[in-house]
Amino acid sequence: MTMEPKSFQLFPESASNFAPTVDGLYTYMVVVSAFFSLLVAFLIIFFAIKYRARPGQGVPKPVDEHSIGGMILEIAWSVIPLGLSLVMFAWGASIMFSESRPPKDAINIYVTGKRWMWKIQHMEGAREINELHVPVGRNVRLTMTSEDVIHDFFVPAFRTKADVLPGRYTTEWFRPTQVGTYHIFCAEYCGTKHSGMIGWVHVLSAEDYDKWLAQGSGEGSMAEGGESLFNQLGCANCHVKGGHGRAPNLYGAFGTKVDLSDGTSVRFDESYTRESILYPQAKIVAGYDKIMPTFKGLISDEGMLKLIEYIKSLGDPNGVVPGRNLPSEPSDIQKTGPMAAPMSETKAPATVSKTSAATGKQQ
Ligand code: HEC
Ligand SMILES: [Cu+2]
Repeated sequence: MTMEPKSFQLFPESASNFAPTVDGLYTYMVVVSAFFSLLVAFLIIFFAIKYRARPGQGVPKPVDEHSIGGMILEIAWSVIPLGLSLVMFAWGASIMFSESRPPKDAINIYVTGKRWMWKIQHMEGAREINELHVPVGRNVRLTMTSEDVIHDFFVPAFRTKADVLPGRYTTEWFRPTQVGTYHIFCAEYCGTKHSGMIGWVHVLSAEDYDKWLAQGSGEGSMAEGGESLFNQLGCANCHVKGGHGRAPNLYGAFGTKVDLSDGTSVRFDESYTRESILYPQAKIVAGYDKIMPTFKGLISDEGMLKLIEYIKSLGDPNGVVPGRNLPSEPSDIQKTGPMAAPMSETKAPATVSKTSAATGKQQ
């Protein structure tokens, strides 16, 4: 692993599952553009010489507008470029779709942008700044937010980037294909030291990654951190196990569809969790009163990520706090209701038991 800049390269290294397809599309666009630029340039020069004014010749007769040859030519030069550019559209759209849909088995890593650094938290507890350690060959999903302005997490070698917004969670995913060290850039101008908002992705072999994770931070996993925040902040007073309290059951709730008091519904995702904690009045769960106080100003962005990770881990049988997550009394579980819809993307369907998947909430 070297951090020395390589000698002159036209392309960044190709180190993720996306790199070959993005480069393929890019090459296609360059070849198509180059071909037509050269063709047009050649024809301009060729016709200028061929049809130049010669002494003694008058102005030539205009071409017959209705000639069938002219018509065929016009159709050809409209339809062929249209087809060639639609290929760009379809190819580009398919890359965009796959880049915007992280696979379910992806490892989740949290990224917080801040002027001018990247703070990274691993679920297992390790934290780093301007460095991101990932295993080779595994799908990695970044869940990203910003503490201040808009940033953009860009890894050229992976051909992937996404905006990082304050007050929202965006995702980006990739599967590193090659062990090595690659640049991270901020790709959205964010102030004086924007150009210094850089870092390194270290792609490690599975073995090295496990070793690296094992060094940890000694702080415990994010979900465990979230659990102690949950208790410290008094969330647990209302949100009790099984949902008998005055507040909805949070077990098995993440990833499901929530029915709201105004008749609409919303997906229980990262942004909804954040909003529920900071602006509890914004969306009221059907059947509950507006009694939840706001926690705005009481929770740091990183604390918020821990709470989210904790709420995610609740009801996930393979959760980070195994065993302790499931409701103690099975009789609390309802098999129907809004929360029974199996929409979770954080659970592997094959491993979710019937009961935990159907963990309902009190109506
Ligand atoms: C005073 C009781 C109370 C406290 C304390 C409280 N909540 Fe709530 N919470 C509620 C109630 C009631 C609702 C449902 C009504 C609503 O949407 O505001 C709710 C809704 C939620 C939701 C949306 C749940 C869903 O099923 O859609 C989340 C997430 C949440 N709370 C998390 C928290 C967290 C995290 C804390 C601690 C930082 C917390 N709450 C503290 C009472 C409380
Ligand atoms: Cu930035």
